[in-house]
Amino acid sequence: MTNSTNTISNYQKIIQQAKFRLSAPTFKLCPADTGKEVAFAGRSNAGKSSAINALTNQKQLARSSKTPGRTQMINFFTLGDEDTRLVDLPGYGYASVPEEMKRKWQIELEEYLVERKSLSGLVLLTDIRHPLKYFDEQMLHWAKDAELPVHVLLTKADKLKYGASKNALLKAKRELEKLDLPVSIQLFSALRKEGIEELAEVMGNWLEL
Ligand SMILES: Nc1nc2c(ncn2[C@@H]2O[C@H](COP(=O)(O)OP(=O)(O)OP(=O)(O)O)[C@@H](O)[C@H]2O)c(=O)[nH]1
Ligand SMILES: [Mg+2]
Repeated sequence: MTNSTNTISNYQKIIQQAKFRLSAPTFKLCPADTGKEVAFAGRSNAGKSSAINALTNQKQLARSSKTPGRTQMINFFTLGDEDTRLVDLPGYGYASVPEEMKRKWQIELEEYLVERKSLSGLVLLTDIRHPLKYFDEQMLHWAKDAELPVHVLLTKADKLKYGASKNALLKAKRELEKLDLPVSIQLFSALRKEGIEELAEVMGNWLEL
């Protein structure tokens, strides 16, 4: 999974052209539902913004912070043209967000996953040290109902030793099989820039780059 060569794939080249397009505070205010987009979802602090920055090779494209719950909007980025997009969804599960706000966002998320026609795939990020929590599984079930392909990233893989990260990957794979969720999964580290090529390959196929 290391990107040991200096050559980057054609998919990566296109993804690196990512430009910020807009932040939508609600589902209704998203850009026109045309073309194709891939969304990044996960618990707050799972590493979505960091993954987007590593993937696009841009330090500040998606803001990442040490304050969980920072990404409150649906952030859209275009990849080359308006009809090819990457989406950073608001993180869920942040404890100090009031219940009312949490419920509101869960409804928005479900609506987005189910209704958004241009949504071609979901990248679900989950911290390798405590992966696939309750709401992650909820997301996976919504995606299954919407017949939306999902690719799971076990993030912050650098936090575990090599052997332990491989074991975590196997365990998560088995868990997903048990739930009868046909999804692909990989290790990812934004810090070490590991897993980028594999992720770009999946996205390139979904977006037909
Ligand atoms: N060690 C390590 N830390 C990481 C990695 N990716 C992200 N982090 C750290 O995890 C914290 C959260 O990262 P973000 O990328 O902001 O997470 P997020 O999912 O966008 O969070 P919200 O926007 O709040 O939902 C930050 O302190 C990052 O520096 C990684 O690959 N390795
Ligand atoms: Mg974020």
